[in-house]
Amino acid sequence: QDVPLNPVPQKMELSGFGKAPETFKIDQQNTDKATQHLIASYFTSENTNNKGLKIKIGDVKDKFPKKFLKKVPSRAESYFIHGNDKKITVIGRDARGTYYGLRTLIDLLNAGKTPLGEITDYPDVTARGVVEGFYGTPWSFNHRMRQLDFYGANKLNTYIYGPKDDPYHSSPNWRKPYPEEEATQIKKLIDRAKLNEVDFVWAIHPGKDIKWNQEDRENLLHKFELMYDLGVRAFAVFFDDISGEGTDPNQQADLLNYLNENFVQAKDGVKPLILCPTEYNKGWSDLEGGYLKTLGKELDESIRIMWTGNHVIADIDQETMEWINEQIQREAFIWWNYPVSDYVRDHVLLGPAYGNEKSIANKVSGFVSNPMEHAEASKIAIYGVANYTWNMENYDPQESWQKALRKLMPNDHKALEIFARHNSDLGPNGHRYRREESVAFAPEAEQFLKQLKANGKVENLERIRDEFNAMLEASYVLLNSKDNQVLNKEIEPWVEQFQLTAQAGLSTLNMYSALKENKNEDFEQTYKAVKAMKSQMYKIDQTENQNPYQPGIKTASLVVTPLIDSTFVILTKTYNKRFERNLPLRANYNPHQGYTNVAQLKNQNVRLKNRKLALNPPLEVIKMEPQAYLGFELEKSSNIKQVLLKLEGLEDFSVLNLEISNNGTDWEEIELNKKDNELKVAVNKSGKFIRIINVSNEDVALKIKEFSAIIK
Ligand code: LOG
Repeated sequence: QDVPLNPVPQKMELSGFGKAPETFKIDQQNTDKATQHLIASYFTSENTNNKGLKIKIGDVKDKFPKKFLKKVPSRAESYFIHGNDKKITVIGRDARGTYYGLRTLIDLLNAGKTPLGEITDYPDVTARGVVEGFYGTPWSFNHRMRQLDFYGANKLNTYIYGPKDDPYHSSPNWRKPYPEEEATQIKKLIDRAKLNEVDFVWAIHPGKDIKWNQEDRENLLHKFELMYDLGVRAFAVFFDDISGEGTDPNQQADLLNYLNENFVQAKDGVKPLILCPTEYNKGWSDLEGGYLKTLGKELDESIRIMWTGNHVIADIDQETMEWINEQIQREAFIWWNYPVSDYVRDHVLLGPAYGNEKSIANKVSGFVSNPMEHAEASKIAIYGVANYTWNMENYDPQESWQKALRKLMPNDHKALEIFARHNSDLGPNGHRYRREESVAFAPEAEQFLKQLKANGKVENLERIRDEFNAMLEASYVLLNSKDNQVLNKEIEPWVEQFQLTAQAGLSTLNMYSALKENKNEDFEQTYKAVKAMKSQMYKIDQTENQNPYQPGIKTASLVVTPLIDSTFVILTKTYNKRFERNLPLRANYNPHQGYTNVAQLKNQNVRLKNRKLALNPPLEVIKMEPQAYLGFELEKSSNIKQVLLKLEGLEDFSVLNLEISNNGTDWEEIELNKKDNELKVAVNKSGKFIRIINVSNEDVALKIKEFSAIIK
């Protein structure tokens, strides 16, 4: 049955579909505002009259035939639909159930179908949705409004508001009220959330500077009151990515219990609190320290605890759930760090949402996805999450991905698919989380390179060319598409980069042909063209998306770009050798490396722009044991002009030394003014290694905002 429904219903017993008629007659029973609004937006005076197809909508408290009422599942948010050619009945277990039933019906009607038979449906996971919890530019008001509509349409019921870079969510402004304009917008968002049956959960992130005293307790309570007045009825407190006093589990539990008692319980209609702990993944939990056990024991049982899995970025399986649930004595609320890209900002993550086990439904109290700062592009993954959390057993990542692409670009989904299938991996990153990319193309690329290296005779040239052509055409279609301008705006620089990649790919194949046919002039001309394309790509990389973390635009980075680069090098080398020429092999690459003994930072990338070598600053708190160091290893001893250091969370700078060395054994200390958290040190000495090292006897916890060096 080819039905345009997301999520896929649990049970459909249909003899088939009827053809949707032109007019309907609506019999509306007990429904809430959201359902009334949805009814009014679809069934207008244009398509309703007394002779239309009868549709009766209500919940289990209304009058319906017993045989139907019996079939409404007992779980919250469930619904039952019965349809024949005379009448369609929609019954919800509760108000949300009714709304979801109506959603399903309208999706069918929109596709020109009516259900003949029965649909019985319910969600697997209680709280399903999104946590806007990333670093970087928070989503705009308009994006959030669009998101909430999208959640309603896909039966997601939770939106947790917690963008790290909203100053009124985090330190130091968490104590202050929102300025008027923002407050008005939040009110509107809450109204929109209600119309979509979404819980708007407002989160606060006070741990960086909270004082465990009555005054800050009152501050928090007061802020909650202000948010309550704006309409917020669900709250979360985040203690992630902090160091120092704020991390104390007894104090955290105390505070949450206090809020629970004096706010949640004391007020009307407030949902249970949600806590994001400081040790929010297994990799960071210190069992001896007893952090999680303390939370599990002390926190009121109504309070939910978030968890990202075995690592910061992780997919969730049964074992993950059993381990954490045991620690915290309740079912963890999963914070899935996908498709968030705040630690790989030069990439867009447009692949299927896959990797989570299908057997965890009754082991979680919630499952939310942390998205990219690109709201519209994140919908590809969120669409999958909607399906996964509603109906796990049935979830098919690939199929769901295809449907999402169609939803986002109804006409040009094919072009979007070609683009998305080559833009899903993150590239090497500190968290070591990777995604598959260019799956069908990868074996072709491998064969091509293998044969090129072996004897220079490749058999699948045409299939490689076909894919590059498809990419090139897709890029033009996308840039010209009117399907989804909001999406276009987000992905445009990546599509432009993709276009150049495809062109460079085609031209390297032309180099191959020219070499084979001994057309030297053609070879050199095409060689030049590839170089020029590469230099244009470099320009995009150096000018677009210039955030301080991972600036630039990377596309097709797992399979396609390495294929093109290797082909280019192999062909040029062969050509140089055969004709005694000396064409350079490579345009730009960074010969320097990171240098550290901190496990957490082993995979952190370094980048070189002009003469500035910089560590891609990690977002989370870094723990440095005594003698832990981090810095750079240069390709060879060079003149180090200057070192820049911006740190956060460090009270006493004297625990760190800045050192340079020519051999990695003998170190020279560079004088620092240790009062500042921000340092610009003139070095002007030769060295191969640069590092900061913890010279105290204690662990040091800090955030690195910038660590860079100017090299001559
Ligand atoms: C942050 C989150 C960030 C994500 C990915 C949690 C609980 N906290 O390392 O704000 O978007 O990882 O970078 C986090 O995941 N810290």
